[in-house]
Amino acid sequence: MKLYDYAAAPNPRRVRIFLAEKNLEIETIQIDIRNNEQKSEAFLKLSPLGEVPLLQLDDGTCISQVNAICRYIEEIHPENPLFGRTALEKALVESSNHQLNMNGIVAVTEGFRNSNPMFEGRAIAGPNSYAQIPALAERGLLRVDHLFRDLEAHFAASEFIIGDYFSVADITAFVTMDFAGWIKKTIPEDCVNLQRWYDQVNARPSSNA
Ligand SMILES: N[C@@H](CCC(=O)N[C@@H](CS)C(=O)NCC(=O)O)C(=O)O
Repeated sequence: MKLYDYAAAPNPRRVRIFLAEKNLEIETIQIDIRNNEQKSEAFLKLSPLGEVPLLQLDDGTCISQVNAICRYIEEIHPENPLFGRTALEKALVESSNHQLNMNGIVAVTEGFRNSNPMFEGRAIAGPNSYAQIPALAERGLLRVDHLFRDLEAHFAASEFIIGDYFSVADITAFVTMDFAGWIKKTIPEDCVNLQRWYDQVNARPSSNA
């Protein structure tokens, strides 16, 4: 099994943290997206979307999308479950993880890709060209402000995203917090509960992945 990765990018990091939480080490291959290696003929043969992360199995099958990759890993390495331990917990993790992807990772992506000159004509990852829309960049910033407030309220009453259970949803939220720095958004000083949770997750060895 191989992970096509780019060390600086947020979405592959979500998979690396997931693997580290499972104490798994797999071969990684860097795809330099700064130099458009994801658009090379060789990589597009593996991933028509031209995106990392991408997991390639030993029989050559390729799995794209963070959530699908993590789910596959969870199925083949169920010990230390990160997608929930009971039917209810699994549903709650799925629900939160989806919301955090949409309101966190996607919101920051919207802010970043619609404003950074490097992404001119590439406002959405993938093979098609999309113009930047400055209003979406602004909306991304606003969405991140709202996310900070929502998470602050959440962590006032909960250790992790799902009670006292650390899950893949915490990984999504944690990577979002660091990614938000790319659009100059950091946890507001008065969000003490959000900061407490961030420091707790940041202290886990997996955060270095
Ligand atoms: N929805 C995808 C998002 C993957 C994604 O956007 N990856 C970025 C790196 S964080 C990428 O490959 N970008 C390539 C590009 O910008 O052309 C997932 O969940 O894996």
